[in-house]
Amino acid sequence: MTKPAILLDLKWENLTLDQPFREAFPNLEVLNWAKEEDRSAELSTVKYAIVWAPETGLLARFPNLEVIFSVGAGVDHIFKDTQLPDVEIVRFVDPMLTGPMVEWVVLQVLMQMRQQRLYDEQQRRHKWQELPQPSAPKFRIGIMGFGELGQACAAQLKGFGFTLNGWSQSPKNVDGVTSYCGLQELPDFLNNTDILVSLLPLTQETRGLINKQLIDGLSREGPFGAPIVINAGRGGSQVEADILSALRDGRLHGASLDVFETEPLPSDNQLWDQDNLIITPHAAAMSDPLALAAHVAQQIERHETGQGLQYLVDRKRGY
Ligand code: NDP
Ligand code: OXD
Repeated sequence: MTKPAILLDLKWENLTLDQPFREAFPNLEVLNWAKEEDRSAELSTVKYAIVWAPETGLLARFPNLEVIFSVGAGVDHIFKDTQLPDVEIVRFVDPMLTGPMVEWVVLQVLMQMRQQRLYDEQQRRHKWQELPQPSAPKFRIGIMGFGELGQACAAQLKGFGFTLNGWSQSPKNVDGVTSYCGLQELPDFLNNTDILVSLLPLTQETRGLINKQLIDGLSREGPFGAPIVINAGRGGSQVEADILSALRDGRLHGASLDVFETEPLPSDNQLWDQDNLIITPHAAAMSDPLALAAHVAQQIERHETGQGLQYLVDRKRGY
């Protein structure tokens, strides 16, 4: 009998990165779609797929596909496929992804509140000058997108003594965090936020949400008199022209962006030259191939033994 297969359509250009998957699935034929020789396999054998941004129609070609596994926590890339088959989609949720995101968010919060950018500039000019250093309890951090990653960030930020707020679709009961939910509570949430951290998925509702109106709705009563925006969710949730003009005219004190409307961020984009903006290249939390392979193997085991899949995507909500 032909072995069932798992299709890999990964985001890594390095083809040898499929090795952990070959080791994790001894009972499955592993087909790396980036490899010419693997593309001639019998389509009906493919039972599972691990994908980042599959080309439109690819997944519809496998009549016996049962589960799609996302390479990342986000699934917006997958939903770009307008012919996506109607099978379960599982997100990547793992300490090896959450940990690095928490590191990135804490790093950006601290860099911004301790004004590290200005000290870097002073160092370049050999200038010795202390800047105002308001401490953590003086800042209110608002985490937009209060799910797996947002809550993990809050748990670490809590230790510094920040005041914490979370914004999500459904109310949350997390010790030490005030929960806001839905569009009706967004103005209140913003009005109580000095540092906005966005970890929102990209959906129809969140597209373009971080715009002029949202920026102007943030509190001006924090230590710097102007708020800070940090986004590692998706670039499609931000209007970069609005962020840039707010950084220029002082309506924003600073920003840290890991994600962009267009990635890679074009080299002639004006964001690169904005001093009070910290840019990282969608590197806040990378999916580790070994951890991803182990996560998928565990979910396949659950699926095949009737325990049910975890971290399922709700197609209606889009995340
Ligand atoms: P989750 O699904 O666990 O959390 C998403 C959160 O967003 C939930 O709290 C959800 O509310 C909230 N949300 C979604 N839509 C809305 C809305 N319209 N209004 C209010 N709240 C909303 O996802 P994760 O935390 O695991 O990941 C979040 C995102 O982070 C990913 O989708 C991805 O885009 C991004 N990411 C970026 C990485 C990077 O390297 N830059 C790495 C990994 C992820 P509710 O809880 O009520 O459902
Ligand atoms: C993800 C990402 O969604 O890396 O996991 O962006």
